[in-house]
Amino acid sequence: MMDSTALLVVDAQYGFMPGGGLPVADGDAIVPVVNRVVPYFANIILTQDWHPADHVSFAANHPGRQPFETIRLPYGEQVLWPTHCVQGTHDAALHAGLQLDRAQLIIRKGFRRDIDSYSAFVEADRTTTTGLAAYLQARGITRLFLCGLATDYCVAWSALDARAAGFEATVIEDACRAIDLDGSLARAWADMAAAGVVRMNSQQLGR
Ligand code: VGL
Ligand code: ZN
Repeated sequence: MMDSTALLVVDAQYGFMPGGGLPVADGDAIVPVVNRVVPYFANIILTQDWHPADHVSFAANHPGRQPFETIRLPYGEQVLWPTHCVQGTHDAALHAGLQLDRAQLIIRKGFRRDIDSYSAFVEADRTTTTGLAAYLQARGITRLFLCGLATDYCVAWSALDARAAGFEATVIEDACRAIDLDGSLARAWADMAAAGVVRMNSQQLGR
């Protein structure tokens, strides 16, 4: 793939795989698929969900609240998640089976106690930037292929924000798995289609 293209591997961490803090069904099934697509890309960028233990998105930090309930925060609705991807823990580590030694940048996100960040570009307050758009622009990267976890949260929000920032965005569907909370997966695909996000399968890369 050309120098103006990058693969963005979203949150391929133990925390989103079976046995993790916020396990995504079949989440570890992405590992061999990601490894198969990686050789097609000259530029590879990763994200890593990276929360402090007292993070606002954890149900455990809201007495009386349960995981998957929703609360109102200053920036809007927030789903309360089980504790996951705490900075420096095994749960936050990238899956060791990923062949990602060629990755050039790791964007850590969700590290501010009071702001969640599903998107690799803009945090949940929709104002605080991760710096990724400026980095891509500075490197002349105009097109992103996305994969990772979870399809309907961090992958979808990253793809939508990529489009909003003027990048082309393609999601490699079989290199993703979803949480699918209350119809979130169907909603995510509809939102992505409306925003011009392309949906493809890893088998199409070699063609
Ligand atoms: C994610 C919920 C909370 C994700 C991260 O990676 O999709 N989802 N934190
Ligand atoms: Zn998170």
